[in-house]
Amino acid sequence: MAERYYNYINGEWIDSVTGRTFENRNPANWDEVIGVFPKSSKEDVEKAVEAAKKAQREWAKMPVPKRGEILGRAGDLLVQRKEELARLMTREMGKILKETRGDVQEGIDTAYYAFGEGRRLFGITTPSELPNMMAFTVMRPVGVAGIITPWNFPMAIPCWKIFPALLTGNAVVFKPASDTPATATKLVEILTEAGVPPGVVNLVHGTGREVGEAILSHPDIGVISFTGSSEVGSRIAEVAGKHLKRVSLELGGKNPQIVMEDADLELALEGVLWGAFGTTGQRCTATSRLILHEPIHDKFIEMLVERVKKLKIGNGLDETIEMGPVINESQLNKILEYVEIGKKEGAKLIYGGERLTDGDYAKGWFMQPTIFVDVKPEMRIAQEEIFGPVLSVIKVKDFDEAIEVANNTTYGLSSSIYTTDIRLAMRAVELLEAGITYINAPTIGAECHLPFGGVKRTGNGHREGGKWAYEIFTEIKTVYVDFSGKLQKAQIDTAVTK
Ligand code: UN1
Repeated sequence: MAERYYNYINGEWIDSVTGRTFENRNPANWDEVIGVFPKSSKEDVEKAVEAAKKAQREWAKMPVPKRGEILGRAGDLLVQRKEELARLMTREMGKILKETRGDVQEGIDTAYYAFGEGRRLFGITTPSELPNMMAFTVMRPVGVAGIITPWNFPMAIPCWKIFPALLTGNAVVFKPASDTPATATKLVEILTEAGVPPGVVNLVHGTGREVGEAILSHPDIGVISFTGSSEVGSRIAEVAGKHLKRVSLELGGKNPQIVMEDADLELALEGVLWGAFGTTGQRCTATSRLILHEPIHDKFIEMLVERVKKLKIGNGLDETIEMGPVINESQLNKILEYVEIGKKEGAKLIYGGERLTDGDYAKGWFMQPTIFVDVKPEMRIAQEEIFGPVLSVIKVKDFDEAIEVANNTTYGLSSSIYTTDIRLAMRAVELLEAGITYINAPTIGAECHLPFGGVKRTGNGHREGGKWAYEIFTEIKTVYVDFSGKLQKAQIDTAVTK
């Protein structure tokens, strides 16, 4: 019997009011049901928001270092349960164990950062223009935060959002992706065990169409944090705009890795293998365009194909496997459609492009790592986010063209350049239109204490990670304290006379 999972509302594990359920299956072996989950509705969201609204008032009164301690404890529990959580995550969404351990680790790092932030959460103090007057700021919670997360980082991304929201005194209504509801449930269990009081974190399983939409339009949710596609992000911004809610969006990417002729080619090769095929290419930071300087193009492609041929694909629970399955059937079909689009556009498929169905692959959503060369920058496979193990290679004649091609996309999350010339590296830092630039490192691998986010259609100007994530979930209150004992008038008493 598959394990039965529930929503968590007001401190209780309960079913959806609808009584409907959905199954979650292992993408490496669809015979294996991970669990059965409530398929919730608007009414469940309403109950969750009501509970959150009530609980938030007391939660916000707790001293911030105390809330930090609870999150620190959540970090300790994540450490204790790291291996178990990583195994569940691999079964639930397919990426290899090494990566799911890294995903839990990102959650741990974020918890300990929140613990520390509990004794900072700095405001500013500044002199007043009036005598006997003090001015400073404090950070206040927004209220109830709606957290909508994707399946590709089922632990790290919810932690990035939920921990800062909680530390700053918000209550949370959390809707995880319906492909990874089990990992999300474990996180909520851990937060509860760590001491988060009933009603402060509420979990509602279900679809974006029902649960997500209900979160967007609920008048008592003041801030929404979402990671996912630019299409959905734009819809969220539209609805939230109507309700004047704050929204933080982390959206798509079409991240380039540039390799110049002077680069350490072996290093650049390791970088692109990890960047393009790690997490089966299903990262918003994945390397999906490889921009090669003409003099090394042919040699590098030869080296790349040689290595890609040897990539071991399979069930991520096997420690020797290097690339797991794609998340589900519709995502696999979408990737395969892009392979057809690439061929029709005239790009040359030099490796992969096929679904794998033999033997051990028979019951999973497996596909080959795929490489297109002779890709032109305007082709759809060079412009649109595929979210799969497909790499589009573009040849350029010099550095300026490399930058022009790299910037020729509507996205701007991550970017990378491999070169040993410090002048080119620093010019790339200045010229690449992206929220993140790596020098001699792949496009993936962001750390939790640094800002994470992108420009253009990748987001709406917010950054997660580090102290920047805390700004998303707080309102600044400016405080003036007049201890002069009389009425003082700013701008009037203090006018500068010439
Ligand atoms: C994502 O793909 O949505 O930098 C996040 C990285 C990870 C986070 C990726 N630390 O690739």
